[in-house]
Amino acid sequence: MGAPWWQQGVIYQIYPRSFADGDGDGIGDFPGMIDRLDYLQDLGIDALWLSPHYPSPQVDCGYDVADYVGVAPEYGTLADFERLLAEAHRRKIKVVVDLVVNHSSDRHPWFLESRSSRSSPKRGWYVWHPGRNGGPPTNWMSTFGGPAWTRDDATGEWYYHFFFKEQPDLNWHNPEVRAAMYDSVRYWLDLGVDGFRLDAIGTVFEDPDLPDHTSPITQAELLRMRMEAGPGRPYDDEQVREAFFAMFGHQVDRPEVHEVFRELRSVIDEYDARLLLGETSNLDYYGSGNDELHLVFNFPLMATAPLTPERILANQRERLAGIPPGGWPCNTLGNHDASRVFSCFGTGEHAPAQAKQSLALMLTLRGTPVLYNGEEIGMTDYLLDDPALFRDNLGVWMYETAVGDLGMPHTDAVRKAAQLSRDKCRTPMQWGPGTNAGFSPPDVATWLPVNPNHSSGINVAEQDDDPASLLNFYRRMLRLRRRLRPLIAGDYRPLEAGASCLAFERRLGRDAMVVAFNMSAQTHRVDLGTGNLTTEFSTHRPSGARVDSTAMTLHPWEIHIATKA
Ligand code: TEU
Repeated sequence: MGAPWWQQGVIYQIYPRSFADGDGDGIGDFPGMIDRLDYLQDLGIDALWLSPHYPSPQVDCGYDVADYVGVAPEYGTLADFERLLAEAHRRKIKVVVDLVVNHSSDRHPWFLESRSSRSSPKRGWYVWHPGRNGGPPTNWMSTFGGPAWTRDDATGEWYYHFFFKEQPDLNWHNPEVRAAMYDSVRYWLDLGVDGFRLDAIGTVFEDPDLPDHTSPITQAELLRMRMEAGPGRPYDDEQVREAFFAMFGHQVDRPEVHEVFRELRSVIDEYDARLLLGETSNLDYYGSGNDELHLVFNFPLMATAPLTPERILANQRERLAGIPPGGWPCNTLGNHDASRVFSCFGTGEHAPAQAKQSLALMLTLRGTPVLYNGEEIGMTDYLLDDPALFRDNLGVWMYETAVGDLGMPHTDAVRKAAQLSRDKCRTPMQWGPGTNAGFSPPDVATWLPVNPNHSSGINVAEQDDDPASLLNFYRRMLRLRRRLRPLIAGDYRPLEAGASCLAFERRLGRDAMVVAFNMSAQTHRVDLGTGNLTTEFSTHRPSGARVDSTAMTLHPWEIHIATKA
């Protein structure tokens, strides 16, 4: 039996609210997605990952779930979702949904019942505590701002939330919670869903001894560090990471979660070929390699902007060495929480070439590639300049904290909050150059503003027939990967190519490919020492060209994918 689909295919994340508005209300929906399935099939992806499609009060843009077995009415009906599933499957496209396991919405019936009284049968479904010395049990903070404990005046106790207070943490020590969540999982699997992306799984448990954090800085100061981090800035990413764990270390990555993963895996293994993809980079969550998660994200690669040969080689050395036998890598450079690939990995005039290299890297490294909707046309971050337009409440907290606690001028606070929060990468998909970019009818107010650059060529319609467009580059590369099996299933061996070039071999049995990138604006001659090659794809030379890998010229920003003779 061949490798499972999720070890072969390319996954494409859809942010439902922003992909395609089928009923003209300014919000994406299932009918809109169905209308775009031919586009996705033509693009050449193999699976969709939908960000939450459940009923939600939208405090956290859908990641506050009010019903785990329902669909958001603004996206359509359950019948619409089932039609999406059937139409995707008819096109041999798998559908993975998001499972928000750590918390529900505070408007979920479970929480309403739990908070109704201390003696509620569902009191133990959430993390309640009587408090300490009249205050919260610990000094823990929420990663979305403010304390992590909120007092419920009606019952005089405190409930825990790692995220917004509208996202109370479920108590996964409680077998009733596990059973209820596993029932939800079976509900979607029975409908035919092909798997789950498990949200924020590193935050499911907390230190049961409830020790205070001992971070020497406040949350506002941690925000300042994040706002002032980066190459040549006052803080680097490692310092921010250390400061984060000093504050949140008791609330994340607890070992108890392995038992939940083993239970979830046993549920999913009751069905054929269904996926568990964890929102984590923690390689421990592969378990033994076949008893916990199927895939975890290579987030460290996504955090290495700008991409350089040295950083990529180091990342691959570390990541591939840490995956147990039976585990499989998973690479991504963008999602609904992060700066868009074109903005994050592109530097000025070279951004188009770097965007092509980013994709080519995702499609040629060993592991399952996960793409984010809009990257295929080069969509960029759109920094809103008016906090009143923010839909991401994390951005609102960041702006208010920057102005209130950090004394930052309004203009700086807006820009930095927009840069660090998530609206920037969630603006509507740009289908055409006209008003609202073809996402919604022109006279409709979209839920987030459309990036103005949709009328400057960054749209599907104007790239569709342009052979030189990024969209057609994505189409070519996705077809190439599907045709060349070593790129899908082969092993990985790095090759020496100097400081400015990246090269590696992908071998599957007797078939071997050599992938080379010149990640600089200068021409380089490299000796890959791996015999004669036949070009399968290059940004700078015709397919079929014969190349001596011992004396190979790589042009500026060249991508060269070849078969070994
Ligand atoms: O994100 C979890 C997570 O890692 C966030 O704390 C992340 O660091 C934050 O978005 C800043 O970039 C998941 C979802 O991807 C995110 O959209 C949700 O807001 C969050 O969980 C809560 O469900």
